[in-house]
Amino acid sequence: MLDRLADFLGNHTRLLLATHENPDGDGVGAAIALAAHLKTQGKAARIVVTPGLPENLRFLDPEGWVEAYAPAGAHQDLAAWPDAWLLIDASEPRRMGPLHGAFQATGARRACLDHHLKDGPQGFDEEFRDPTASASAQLVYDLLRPRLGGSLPPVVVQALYAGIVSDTGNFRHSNSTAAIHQAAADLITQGAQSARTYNALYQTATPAKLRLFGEAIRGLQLREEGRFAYVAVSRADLAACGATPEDLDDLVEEPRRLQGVEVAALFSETPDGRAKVSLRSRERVDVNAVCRLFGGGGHRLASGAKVDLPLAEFIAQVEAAVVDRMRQDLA
Ligand SMILES: [Mn+2]
Repeated sequence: MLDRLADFLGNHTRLLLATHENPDGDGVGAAIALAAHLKTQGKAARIVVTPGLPENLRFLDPEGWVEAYAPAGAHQDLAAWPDAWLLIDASEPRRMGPLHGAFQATGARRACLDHHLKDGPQGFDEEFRDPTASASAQLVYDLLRPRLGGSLPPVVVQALYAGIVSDTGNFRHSNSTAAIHQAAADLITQGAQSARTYNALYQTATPAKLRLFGEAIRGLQLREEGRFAYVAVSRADLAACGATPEDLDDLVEEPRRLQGVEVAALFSETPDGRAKVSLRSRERVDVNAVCRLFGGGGHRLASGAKVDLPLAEFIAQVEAAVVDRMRQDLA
């Protein structure tokens, strides 16, 4: 698969790298590492994200390569620019959000590079996928390391290490495999700084965020004798705390901390009034199966979905589906 990816990259000269809407450390880290490599190969590589690069990921982009998608401005003719368009860290074109229109309009060859579970992705000319990888950054690491004789430039080291930290939850999740620890160890040997990366990625809360967490936890709900726990945040809750949707990051980790919890959920309302859920499973319950009932997906132990329903109604439906799934998987 990586040889095919190397050929794909080698066969194009103007590569547009995109990731899913609301980019995370893995998508951005993998894109920056890949862009750095492509540029040294004399290729033109651009990274366009939407709505923009989160504040806590800016340290990964010392050269300011990442562009915030501006469809009415600088990116009016974006579709015409690339001869290859690579979606990183997702394998569903719609997950690009507002970039999806330009993706559909482009004459470029379209591909995805991803580690998520998804059967039969559609809309790509080529797919580079490995669901056994812990992160997209791992795939880029495995691509670049042997091809660069083992030694990686500092910007690549930093970006890949941050991608790995992001997707393993700083090596806490079940995808913290031996292989990903070995990759991380190699990156640390090459200069990645673990404490600095952790602080930059995670120790960035504002008072508004902490107030929001407090309010959400105050409303904690427990079902199935405490094996299913969730919190819910409406747009009004966000406004009352002076918080933004980005402040919801990691909130799902709070109900997950409870002893005896098998499934944790965060329900929230998006700025456009849709309802959203993030589901996390300790080990045994397949929450990907639950999210797929609502048109979402992800991994078996970490998935999400977004629907056009009032928040309370969506909570009731997901709750029923989770309880149903728990009865099967915990039987
Ligand atoms: Mn990822």
